[in-house]
Amino acid sequence: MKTHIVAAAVAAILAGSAGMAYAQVTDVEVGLIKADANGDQALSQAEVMLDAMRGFVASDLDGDGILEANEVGEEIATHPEFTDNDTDKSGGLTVDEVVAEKLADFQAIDTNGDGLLTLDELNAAYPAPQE
Ligand SMILES: [Ca+2]
Ligand SMILES: [Ca+2]
Ligand SMILES: [Ca+2]
Ligand SMILES: [Ca+2]
Repeated sequence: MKTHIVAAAVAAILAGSAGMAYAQVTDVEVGLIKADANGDQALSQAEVMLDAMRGFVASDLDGDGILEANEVGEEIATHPEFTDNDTDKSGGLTVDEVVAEKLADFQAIDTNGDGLLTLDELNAAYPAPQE
């Protein structure tokens, strides 16, 4: 729920301690807050892409625009998600391949098709482990 994040933020302000409120914030919420550049508690395609590109640049150690196995580590490079995204089976992910994957993900998560990913939609896509 959108209101959940607002409530958490208000609680943090009231309590004067972000640490307390953030202890209950899930990974999905943290990801949303981090990528949500305009603070509307929903992710637009531009925000998702920007976040993905930040991750891409951070992982592309030699800066050639391709994520190679030696840059992401063997565990990720042999992961089905990586090999599936490697459309041309070059063994590395180009920006185009990552963008295509992110666009497909975005459309899959945006179940109501309004062009924004809300916390509800993200939670549905990435269910938090039950404790
Ligand atoms: Ca936003
Ligand atoms: Ca590279
Ligand atoms: Ca490739
Ligand atoms: Ca949506």
